Amino acid sequence: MPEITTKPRVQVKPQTERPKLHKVILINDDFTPREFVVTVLKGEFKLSEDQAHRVMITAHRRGVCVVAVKDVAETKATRATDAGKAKGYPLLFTTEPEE
Ligand code: TYC
Repeated sequence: MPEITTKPRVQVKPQTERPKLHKVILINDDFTPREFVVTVLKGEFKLSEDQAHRVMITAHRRGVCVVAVKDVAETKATRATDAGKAKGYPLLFTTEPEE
């Protein structure tokens, strides 16, 4: 008697999908004090003084700088932007999907 093997027709999707990663991008402006940008970067993104200063100065010189790649990027960017807003600064963090 020949044995019959059957293959499932539909591919089962894995139950746990990896969270999508996004870049957090710091945008330069002419008003937010440098030291305040550094303070927000240290507080919100846990950067060292040196790392925070490098990121700030890169955004200052080039217009933008990638701060971090995270699965909670949107929350982080909003919190960091709100920290500037609370002081009346136009400090802005945005996010974009990581390729
Ligand atoms: N350009 C600002 C200044 O000269 C400092 C600054 C740097 C602001 C980076 C925002 O994302 C920024 N005071």
